[in-house]
Amino acid sequence: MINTALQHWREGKPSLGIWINLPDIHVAETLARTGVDWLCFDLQHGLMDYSDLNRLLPAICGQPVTPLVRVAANTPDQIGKVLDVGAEGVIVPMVNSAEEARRAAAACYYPPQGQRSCGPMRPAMESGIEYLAHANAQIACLPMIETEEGLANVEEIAAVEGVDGLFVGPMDLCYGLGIAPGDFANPRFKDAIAAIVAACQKHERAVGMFGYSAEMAHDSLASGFHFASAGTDISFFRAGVNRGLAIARGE
Ligand code: 3PY
Ligand code: MG
Repeated sequence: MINTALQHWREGKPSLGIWINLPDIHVAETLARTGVDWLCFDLQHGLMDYSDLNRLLPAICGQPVTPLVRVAANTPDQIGKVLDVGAEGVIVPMVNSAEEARRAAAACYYPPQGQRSCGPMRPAMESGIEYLAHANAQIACLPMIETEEGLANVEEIAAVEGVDGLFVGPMDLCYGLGIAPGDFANPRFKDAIAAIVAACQKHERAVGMFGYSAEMAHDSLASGFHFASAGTDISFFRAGVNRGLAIARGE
């Protein structure tokens, strides 16, 4: 298993992803074949659960795309289970402190780096016991910075061993800052982003952003982010339908 997205981040190369909210095999398979670098399956807000993930990850196996999962909560059972079904990286929401980041990293890695319990299911079907030799080096641990407290502790969170990068949740970050959700032009939001990027630069971590539009993803990569989601399955579907209907109507 070679985690190509993680390799890109380590080399400082930009990468784009698509967020998967729909529990549909064919949507996941279609998006895996687009040439996008990574897909993130969302167990926090997406319309899927763990048994859906069990169908979706095998459906994209063999495609040149890195499967990430956003877990619903920062617990070893959630993180362990998504890794055991083949996630190559875990995005952990609402991380507020270095202690919480350490907990996430401990759940991602086998001893001695962490405390992940041994029971790889799908990865072992693919690469057998070999998986155990490479898992720690190939799994990405990506805490999210999206709260006031997380922002205040961003330096310490970035410094935690095992953290590969930080991922910004812009909408929750707006709430954390006490500004209107979506007010991404607000100077307070921009200052917060600058602080997160600076912390990642200082500790040589990748920095990523949930893009609420393709333009936002583009601007993030242009301004120093290493990875961004360019849209969700639902947003791309809706945009494609709207555009197609407008063209067909001659608008
Ligand atoms: C946020 O904007 O807070 C997110 O977590 C995106 O899903
Ligand atoms: Mg969020």
